[in-house]
Order: sequence, then C-alpha cells, then structure tokens
Amino acid sequence: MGFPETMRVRILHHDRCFDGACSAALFGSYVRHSLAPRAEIAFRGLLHRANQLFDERDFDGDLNAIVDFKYSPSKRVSWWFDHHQSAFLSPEDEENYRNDRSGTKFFDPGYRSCTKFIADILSSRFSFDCSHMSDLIHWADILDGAQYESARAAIEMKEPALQLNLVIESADPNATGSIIPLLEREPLNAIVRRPEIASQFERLFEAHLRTIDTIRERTVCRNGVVFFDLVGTGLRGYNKFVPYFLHPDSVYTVSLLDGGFRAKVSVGSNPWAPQPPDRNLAELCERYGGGGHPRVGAISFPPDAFGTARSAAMEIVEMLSSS
Ligand SMILES: [Mn+2]
Repeated sequence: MGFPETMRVRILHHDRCFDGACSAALFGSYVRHSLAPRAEIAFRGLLHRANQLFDERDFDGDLNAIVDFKYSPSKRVSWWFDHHQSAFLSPEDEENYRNDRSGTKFFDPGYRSCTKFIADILSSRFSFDCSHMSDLIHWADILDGAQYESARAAIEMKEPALQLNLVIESADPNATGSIIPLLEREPLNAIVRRPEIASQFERLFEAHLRTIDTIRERTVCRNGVVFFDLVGTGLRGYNKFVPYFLHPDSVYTVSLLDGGFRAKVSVGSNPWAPQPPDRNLAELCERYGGGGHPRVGAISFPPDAFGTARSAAMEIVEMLSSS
C-alpha cells in the first residue's frame, strides 16, 4: 500500500486493560511489519464514562484504529476490532457498521479476548504471522476470559502476566503508552523485572492486600450475591476476583465505587461458582446505560451521582438475588 513516509498511525485502545494493551501492541506490530513500516505510531487509551466517549479530535492520525473498545462511526476511523457484547452506543452505530464495506472493521462477541480475535483476523485475512506474540495472545485470552485455575491464583498474582495486569489496571489514565511498545519487544517476565515496573508492582501489590481487608469488612453476601460499597474509602478500583476469594460459594458480585471521573457500578459473576451464572450481565447493565460481556459488566454514572448509582446497584442486587 502506498502511504506517505511521514504517515502517523493512531491506535486507540481500551485503557487500563491488559487485553486492550495487548490488542494495541499486536495491531501496532502489524502496522510496523506490514501495513505502513515507516509510519510513526502513537497510542491513546479510551475509558468508559457517563457522557461522550469519543472526541473527534482523538482521531488525529493519518490512519486511526480502535481496538477492544466501542464502535465509532467517524469517517476518520479506518480499522476497528471489538469483542464486547455492548460494542455499539446506538442502533444507528450498529447500522453504520453493518453497512461498512471497508473490510477493515471486525466484531465478534464470541471471542474471550480482543487480542486473540485480532490475531485470528490478521493471520487469516491479511497473511500476518502473529507467532512472535503468541505468549501475549495466550495470556490476554486467559485474563480477559477469567480462565484462572482458582480465585486464589488470580489474587496471589505469581505469574508475570498477572503482575503486569495489576500495573496496567492501576495506571493513570493514558499512562500505558510506555508499556505497550515493550509488549512487542520483550517477554512478559523481562518486562516485570524492569525496575520501574517491579517497583510499581510491589507498591500496588501491598495496596491490593490492604484492599482485600477493606472489601472483607464492607461485604454483605446474601442469596449468592456479594455486595460492597467502596465510596469514601479512597479506593479507585479492586481486583475483580477478590469477592470470590472471600466468598467461594457466591455467584454474583455488585459493587459501587468512586472512580474519580465516574461513579462506577460493577457487576460480575464467579468463574468458579458452584452453579454456573445464567444471567446476561451485559444486558442487565445496558438497561442502566452500561455494558460489557455476558459474565461481567459495568455502568458509569456522572462523578458525583452516588445516590443514583447506589439505587441502581441495589436494584441489580435484588434482581440477581431472585434469579
Ligand atoms: Mn477485551
């Protein structure tokens, strides 16, 4: 393909997400090796929020790609990959995607990870050999698909991929841009041994252990549904498997927290539940303007709308308790 030598490629990815970072690294590798070898590549993280998700000015590359995040009908976006069930902000966006004939926009909610989805598309349709990133593809599929052997393994974080996941999930918005290029060049165990990553992990892991105690103190578990409210604790997030480590017999978790730029209700299900969860959590969250996957979803409310968020959380607890 004939692109100018000074071409700029902007890759927008789900921020603070291991699968989003791996998806960006894999697509970046394709750009560098096949699509536009001389292009200058820049990454930008995208987060779910209560108001507008996209700003047209974010699409400032000569070529713009979105990976592991919602669809944008913008004419400036030429590549898109997503596997979230709630990929479309509106029926109009979905219609726009269905009518797209570019051949470079892809959606399959059947995939556990967007990284694996991109790898399969790039190898089958664009003859791109993804084997140099097979370890990353493997781990993105395990992490995004919650395929750990146990809740204990998930929270002990002995594997390098789990350690890097903690660093990425806790990063400041748009701060993973320095980690993504490493994902293509270095094995995961080398990345987590880098002093700047290792020191972040140590600090975050200490905080993670304290978070387990905070959640333990604030948790109510009734009819298989775990609920906790972290507003006022200063916690901006938590490892989503902590509730199942604390309550192995639970089926669902509903939580409320102050995410800074949003009041966030998270709804999850226990991958190791004694009886498999049967409620579609993406659909449940969509009723409140949120979304996600069948097994895990979230709703973003405006930053100070804790009352509204708490009411929604309690309604969801009731619905899940009676199922
Ligand atoms: Mn994903």
